[in-house]
Amino acid sequence: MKLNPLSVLIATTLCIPQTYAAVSKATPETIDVITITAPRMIQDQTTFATGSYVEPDVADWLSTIPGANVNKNGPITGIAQYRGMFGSRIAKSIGGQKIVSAGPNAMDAPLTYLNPVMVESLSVYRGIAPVSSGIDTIGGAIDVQLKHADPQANEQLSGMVHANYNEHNDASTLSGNLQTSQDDFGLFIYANQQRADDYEDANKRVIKSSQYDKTQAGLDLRYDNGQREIGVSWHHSKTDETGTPALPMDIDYIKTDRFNVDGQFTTTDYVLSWQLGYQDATHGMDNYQQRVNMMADMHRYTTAIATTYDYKVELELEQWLLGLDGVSATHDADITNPNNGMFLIRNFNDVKDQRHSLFAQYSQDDSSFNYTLGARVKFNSSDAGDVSSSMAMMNPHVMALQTAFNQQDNSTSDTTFDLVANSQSTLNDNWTLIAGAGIKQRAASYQERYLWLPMQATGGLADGKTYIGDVNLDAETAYQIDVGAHYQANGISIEPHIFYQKVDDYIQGTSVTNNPSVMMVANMMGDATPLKFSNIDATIYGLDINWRAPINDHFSLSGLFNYVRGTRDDINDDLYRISPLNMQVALHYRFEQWQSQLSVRAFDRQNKVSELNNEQRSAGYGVVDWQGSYDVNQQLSIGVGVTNLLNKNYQPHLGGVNRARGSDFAVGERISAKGRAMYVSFDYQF
Ligand SMILES: [Cu+2]
Repeated sequence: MKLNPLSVLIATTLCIPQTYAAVSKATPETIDVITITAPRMIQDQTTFATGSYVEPDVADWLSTIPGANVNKNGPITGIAQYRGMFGSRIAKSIGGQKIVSAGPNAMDAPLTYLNPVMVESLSVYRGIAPVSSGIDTIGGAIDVQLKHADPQANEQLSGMVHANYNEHNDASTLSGNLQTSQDDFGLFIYANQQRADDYEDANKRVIKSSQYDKTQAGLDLRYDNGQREIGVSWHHSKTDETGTPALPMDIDYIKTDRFNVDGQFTTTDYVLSWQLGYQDATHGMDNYQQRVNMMADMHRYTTAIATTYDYKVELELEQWLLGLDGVSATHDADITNPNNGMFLIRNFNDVKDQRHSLFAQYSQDDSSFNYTLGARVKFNSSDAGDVSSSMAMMNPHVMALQTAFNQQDNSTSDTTFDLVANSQSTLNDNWTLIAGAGIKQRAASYQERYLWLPMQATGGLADGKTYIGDVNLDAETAYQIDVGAHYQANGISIEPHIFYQKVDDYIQGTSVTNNPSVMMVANMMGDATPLKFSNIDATIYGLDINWRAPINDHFSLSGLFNYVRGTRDDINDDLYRISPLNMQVALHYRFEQWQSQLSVRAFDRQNKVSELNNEQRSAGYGVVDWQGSYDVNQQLSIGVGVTNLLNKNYQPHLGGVNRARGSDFAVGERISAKGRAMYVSFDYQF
């Protein structure tokens, strides 16, 4: 690992314009981007945003990016949060592909398909994401560049091996990649394996269902003669028994294969790039194998299948970027009881979710006032096949819900738009002003439309509430502004941003009061107050700051400050699962082959919680982590680190609430983070 600094840096465009290239060929300079490059041997900058090979979940890298955070439903099940929005509100482009989760509770959220050895960089668009960054970017956009073959490099063979071990929960990672190229052809391959047992909190209490086991492999084969490029890639991911204690079930397995063909044609006048992708994912989850469930008739096993096609064509023509892209996914999920062969719920049957889209973006970026203007139109359509339940025979309320769903028209079609303007004004050598405004729309997800029996299959909300959907949901419309300033002098840099957005028709659960069948069935499932996905209005605003400052040749400091507040406009309540106010400060040290990083993360208590979602308040806390490494030579580096150095017992607000029986934690208790843990790591590059 590069325990450390190896970790990385990278800052805004302003600090390091050349990193743009790594972000996206098409990212204009007026878009503010924070990029984490994959950890590597030699780090040339002070850590700003960091990625570490030791973290099993790449989503955790987000916690060092201003405005970003992670909703954790399990050790390797992280859902990206940005400025108070999360889940399907945030676009994730992974190697140019949109990954669609097979699990209706996002156990395989898009970032879970990553591992550090396959990632070149992870970037978050700061402020209002440009229209080019994805189809549904209402809450922001994350762009992950994957490592791929480099035919032009003409190198014999290069690669890396990474291994780490954590004594706390017997966690291990073994991964590596290989790269070779010759005569305009290149090949890149990688493999990765991560495993761990259940972890303990600072008071030695075991968190049941916190183990994980994931294996991945992939390859990229590419031809590039400098003008024409074409590549094919394959990514395989297999997750075996892995806990998700904040959800009602654990992962039995997730098996996914992703195929991709892409190409690029470059002339002096334009660049034309294209991509076609296919993904096939099968997923089994249950509530009895990894957690205690004494009631045999309440054992449930869900099998979920998703297949996704996606495509993209982009033309860069002088200052224009024109694009056509889309994704078409199908979802099925059946719930069974292994102890009762008659039991079957068709939870989602033949659900189709299609989003096709066109965009145009214009950038002016060669003067002291630069701007980017973009517009996107999206054609969203969806449909669902007939559902059924073996319970309908005996239960008239289940029958009533089944009949109502099958009789209604489940096909939908919405045309939605995004309009975005971003600008940067360079005032002088020290100051740059950043301002953006946008109108963004998002059509409802399939869970929000097609949950027909009250269930917790909500894309990973993990609030313990049962929900039903509404096929007639309107698209969300957000009116957003972002204003920031960047200051730099003598190596010191600081960039505060304030943001505000008003979201009309924000999709959120509201109480079901007028549907006795829903209330009766929910009651049967143990939830007396079920929720229905509904259009409400909401407001989200806040402030985030990042900064860094050198102390001397060896020491430097960097830090973050994040504040976000989300409220409902219809009633006096707060939005659900919003990150509490937090600060981070890291002290970096580097001398010859030695590197070290000491960091403090402080989170305030969160009192602003959603009553309707039964959200619990959480206490504030501070955590200290340390890591160090020694570069033995140009190839080999060894590292060691301690997380939660002071063995503080704390419960991250975004970590959710325990739903797994048989733990040292009661069901309904906030899940504690890991107690003090020590790890060692080893990196070899050649
Ligand atoms: Cu699942």
